Amino acid sequence: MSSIIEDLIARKVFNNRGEETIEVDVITTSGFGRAAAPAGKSRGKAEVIYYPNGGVDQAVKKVDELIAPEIAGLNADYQEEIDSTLHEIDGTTNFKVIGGNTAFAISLATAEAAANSHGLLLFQFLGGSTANVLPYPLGNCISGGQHARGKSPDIQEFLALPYGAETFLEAVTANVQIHKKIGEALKKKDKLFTTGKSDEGAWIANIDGDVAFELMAKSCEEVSSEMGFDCGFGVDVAASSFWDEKEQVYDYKNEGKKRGTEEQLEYVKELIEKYHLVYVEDAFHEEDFKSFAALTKQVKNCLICGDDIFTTNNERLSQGIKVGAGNAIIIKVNQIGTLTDSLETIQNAQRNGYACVISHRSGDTTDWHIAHLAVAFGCPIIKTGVVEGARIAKLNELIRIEHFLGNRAKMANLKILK
Ligand code: 2PG
Ligand code: MG
Repeated sequence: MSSIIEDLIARKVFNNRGEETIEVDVITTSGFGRAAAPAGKSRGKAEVIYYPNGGVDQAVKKVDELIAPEIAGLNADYQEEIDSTLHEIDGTTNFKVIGGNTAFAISLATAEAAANSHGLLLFQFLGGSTANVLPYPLGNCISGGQHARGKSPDIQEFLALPYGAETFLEAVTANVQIHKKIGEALKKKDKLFTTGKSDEGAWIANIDGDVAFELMAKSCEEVSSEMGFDCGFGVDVAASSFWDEKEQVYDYKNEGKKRGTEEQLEYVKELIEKYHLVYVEDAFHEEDFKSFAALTKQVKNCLICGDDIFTTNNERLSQGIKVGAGNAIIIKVNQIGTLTDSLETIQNAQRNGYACVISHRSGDTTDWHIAHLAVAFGCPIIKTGVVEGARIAKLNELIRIEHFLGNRAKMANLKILK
């Protein structure tokens, strides 16, 4: 079986928001891979640039004229060589020339093509015969912040985490039930509720943060007793999106409250205690390593996760490790561009006891590669919504992987929560 790359084919397609995105096919002598890039709405400042000037059209042109001739003839089995070639062609630190999403699509499609050339599934090819551990699904049930409009909570995401489930299928079932219960409760609570949902399939309603916390707590408790295992929940505060740099406060506009750094720390600690939160992402703005470290030190049995602060960037993670900022990290391959760069960050995180949370973007496609990356790289959590096509594509792929593994399949060990 040969994995020599014969051609790259790039095209413009659309994501679930109807935004243009890039899709790439990689064709080897005996295999084929395809990947399409996602897009964030609440992006970290340190993320790579998605596209060159001229957008997706220009990116497609660059693949045809500049990148395909360089990559053709290389071996898809050697991911590092492919990814370093992409860096060389680009020549900048943030993929400004070819676009980070262009790099993403080529990098992922190459991995898929290599696996396919060997007659293996992607998780088997990347993770080997010991890759049999399934992640817990972290599912968005209520949207706020930049992901919603109107009088919704200032906090961006309210996320269920059924960490007591013994199988992935059961865990997804629990998330679906929690999401459904919340929808029913919102119909009673909010007279103006239209059953509208965000890009990620989470409910958008005219409620404040406190109501959202209560609804999550009640629904998780009910589903825990119905399913017979623990279902916890957490939040993605996405605090950078409402940090007022000038006034040095977090501006909770819908709540009508401003909180300084100290107050924010106290507030988040109270929430963790009151609702037994098991997961808190981006509780502070992306440059506040110090507060991340303080929170991590002061709470127990809760994942303190960094997204915008780390942007899957190994140097930023190392900076965080030095000061003890967080005990979990969001991994979004398109924040950094390539699979090799992401793997470096994952390995650094794992060496230092950080839980890796592999994640979708709010703008996404039915591309399911992150399902395979979670199993291949041993990520204990996958953050990818509960309902909506782009999310279900990833969840269903994990259900297939679990089915395929049969009695070899195990759930991840979320030590920190037990
Ligand atoms: C986040 C993500 C995904 P976006 O902040 O974690 O939920 O949002 O893709 O818009 O950055
Ligand atoms: Mg986030």
